Amino acid sequence: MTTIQTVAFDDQKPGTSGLRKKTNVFMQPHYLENFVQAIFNAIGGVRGKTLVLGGDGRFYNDRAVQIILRMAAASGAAKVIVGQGGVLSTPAASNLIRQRKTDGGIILSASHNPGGEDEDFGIKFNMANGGPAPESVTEAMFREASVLVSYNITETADIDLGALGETEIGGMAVEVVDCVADYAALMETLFDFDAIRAMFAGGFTMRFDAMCAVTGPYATEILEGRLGAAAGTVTHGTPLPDFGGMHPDPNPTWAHELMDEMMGPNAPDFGAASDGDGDRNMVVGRGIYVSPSDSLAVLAANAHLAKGYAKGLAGVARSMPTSAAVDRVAVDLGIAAYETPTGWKFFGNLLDAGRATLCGEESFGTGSDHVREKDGLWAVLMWLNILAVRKQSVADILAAHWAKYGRNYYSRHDFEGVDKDKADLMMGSLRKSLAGLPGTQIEGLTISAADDFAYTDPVDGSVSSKQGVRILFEDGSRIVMRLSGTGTQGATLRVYLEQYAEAGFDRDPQEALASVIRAAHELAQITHFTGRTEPDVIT
Ligand code: G16
Repeated sequence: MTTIQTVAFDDQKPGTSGLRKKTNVFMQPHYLENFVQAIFNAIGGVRGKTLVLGGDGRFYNDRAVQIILRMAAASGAAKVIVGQGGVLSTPAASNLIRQRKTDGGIILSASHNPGGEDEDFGIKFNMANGGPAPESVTEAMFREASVLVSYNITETADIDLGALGETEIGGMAVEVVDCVADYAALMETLFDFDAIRAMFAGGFTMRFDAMCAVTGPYATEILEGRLGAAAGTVTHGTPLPDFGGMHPDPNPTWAHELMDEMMGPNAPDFGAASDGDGDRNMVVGRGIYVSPSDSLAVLAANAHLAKGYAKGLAGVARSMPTSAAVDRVAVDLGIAAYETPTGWKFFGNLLDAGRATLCGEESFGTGSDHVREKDGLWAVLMWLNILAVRKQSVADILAAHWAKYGRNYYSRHDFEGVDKDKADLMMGSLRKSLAGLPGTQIEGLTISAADDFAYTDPVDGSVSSKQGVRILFEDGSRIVMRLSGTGTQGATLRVYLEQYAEAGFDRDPQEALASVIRAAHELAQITHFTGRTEPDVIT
């Protein structure tokens, strides 16, 4: 074991989901090592502990895994369970942490951000419950990183992570496990694979776009292998370190190949895509896109049709910017609906306490208490299970849902790569204006309330403030604005737009939301502060 003297970096502050930076920032001497040591210090060391380790296979994943193994050995960890080749999807890692009752795990991913030497890399720590570290722990990591003077590492040759089985370095066991097996077994306990298999056997067609990212082997094994979907159902199914140049973000902009096929003349019955690390999903029916907020609501309303949820839901939770569609389902079911800040870590306590069973976010994340991460393939299988039982198309299921609950028209506009100082100025100015907004009329809408969202965790009482500006209108419409906490360059302004309708469900969301969109631009003076007139991405 060697102790290396180092100098602290002042920018190792975890964001919405761990530390994300350009890959070449992580590759500079000591950068990764410093943060890993800060994680170890923040969790009280790893001596005698067992950890899970894996990443989404992006560029530098392989090197980073070797470094972390040598550092865990040097700090006295008892064992590290690693996905074969150093690869694990984020939900599979969460599952392994829980199944094997480990002390936590390190996940290497920048999620939906592109991969490559000039693109993005990331690292986060998940707790023993399988969920992302809460703010109290990520703040401790930042404090440790800011004062770090040394880290420990074992000098050893690379460990062979290609072969399954157990090896050892410096007295620490390294167990290499199949990435897919445990996860696929878990899915079989939740969903009716026989019913889905019968649906595929009856001619049901599907396209799953794995976007050259980590879900490929999982989707191929489960959809084509176990459920009998036609060979070739999974496209871009081979994970590549640069995701084949794709931007592995499953939304209509970046998963445009899938969108084109699903809106085209020979569209399959069902389409889905997943992201870099397999926790996000986009769901599309033949000729119809399902917004993530609607997807969550439909899953909540129909979850009882899947065997793992047959006894009903304890409650549902959504992030604040997510539409209120699921809240309407919760009222109907007579269950609690929780509203949390953006970040899956905020769902952990609700899931652990048994208060919520399903959770979801507008950012293409849905999941349940089966793990403590959002889970892309889980959502796809839940949809398949519902389609197999209801024997209706996605379009028909959505139409019936809106007829019963009304439709929350919803869209998110992203302004990417905005100058950070200008974005901060804009948000500062907007925040200052909030107190004077109630009663104001704008674009034919009257503002009823305006605030900066703060959340008190109902389980542990912790408070998270400044989680996004909300402007609410008398007719139930809503604008939310916040800056992304997952980007690696400049600032990304996210503008979330929502309007509830009791009739007229076939409008284009951009048209239905037109006055809310104009109000958002006027209230925040987006063009004045950022110079932007149009968003870069619309979801
Ligand atoms: C992460 C978080 C999500 C969050 C998303 C977007 O997802 O886990 O809870 O909704 O980022 O966050 P932001 O709006 O701050 O960019 P992922 O898939 O990137 O790990």
